[in-house]
Amino acid sequence: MDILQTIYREIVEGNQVAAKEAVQAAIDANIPAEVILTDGMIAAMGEVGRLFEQGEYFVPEMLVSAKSMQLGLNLLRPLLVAQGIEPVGKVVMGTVKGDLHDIGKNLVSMMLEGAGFEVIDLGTNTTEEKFINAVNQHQPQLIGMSAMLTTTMGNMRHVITALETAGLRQKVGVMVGGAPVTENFAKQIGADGYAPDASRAVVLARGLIGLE
Ligand code: B1M
Repeated sequence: MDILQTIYREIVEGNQVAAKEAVQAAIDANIPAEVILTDGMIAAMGEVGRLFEQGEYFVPEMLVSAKSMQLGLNLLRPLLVAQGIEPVGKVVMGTVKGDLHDIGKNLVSMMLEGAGFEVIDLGTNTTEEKFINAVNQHQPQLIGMSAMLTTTMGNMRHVITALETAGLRQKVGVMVGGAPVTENFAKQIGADGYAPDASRAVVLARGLIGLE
């Protein structure tokens, strides 16, 4: 079978070791990194997103596919950097202050990376100051905030207020998500967009930077 089809299949099926081996085999066969990324890996994550939206895949399947993608990306990243391929956009991601849940945030980050974004991941329990410093340092087009607790989701508003106070709000789009977060809540706090899951977070991010 064609090696790109193998990569595609192993990522869709979430076979982490096999996916990594297939990406390495493609590199060894001198297939250009951008072809491996676009025709093998990003195409596979597109299919995973489609299967998720149709209810055929659930979070566990999406997670193992995302992990398989991530392992392949780790192999490709140095080649892509060396070839000077520009990322489609830059996103600063973090779980908000007081919140230690990171599985969903990591999944969103991985899906964004899979779609060609550069992601600066600030981790969990991310303070307003940390978001502001990262925006100043990395100049992203977007920041993404995740919250899993009703007691921490309000901290998203504090980050937006801090961006306004620092004069940065017009320079950066704000996307939010996490189990207790809703479209309505996103509007109330002045975010630019809400996504209920990782695949729709990619569509949202592309839309916010004018790619959709
Ligand atoms: Co916690 N926890 N937890 N927990 N935990 C929940 C969230 C809870 C709903 C469980 C419950 O009671 N049924 C509940 C919150 C209740 C509430 O606030 N109303 C809860 C609680 C109470 C707590 C503690 C307070 C428990 C305690 O100590 N008494 C405590 C809080 C710690 C803290 O954060 N300060 C706590 C701790 C933990 C663990 C550390 C044990 C662990 C987290 C491990 C980790 O993340 N590394 C944990 C877990 C695993 C859960 C549950 C069981 C699973 C969360 C998860 O990973 N889901 C959770 C119950 C549940 O959700 N059913 C629960 C899978 C993940 C892929 O989905 O994160 O929703 P999710 O992400 C999705 C979307 O939300 C969206 O896309 C993702 C992928 O599709 N999304 C975004 C997320 N971020 C996004 C950002 C975007 C866009 C989309 O744009 C930027």
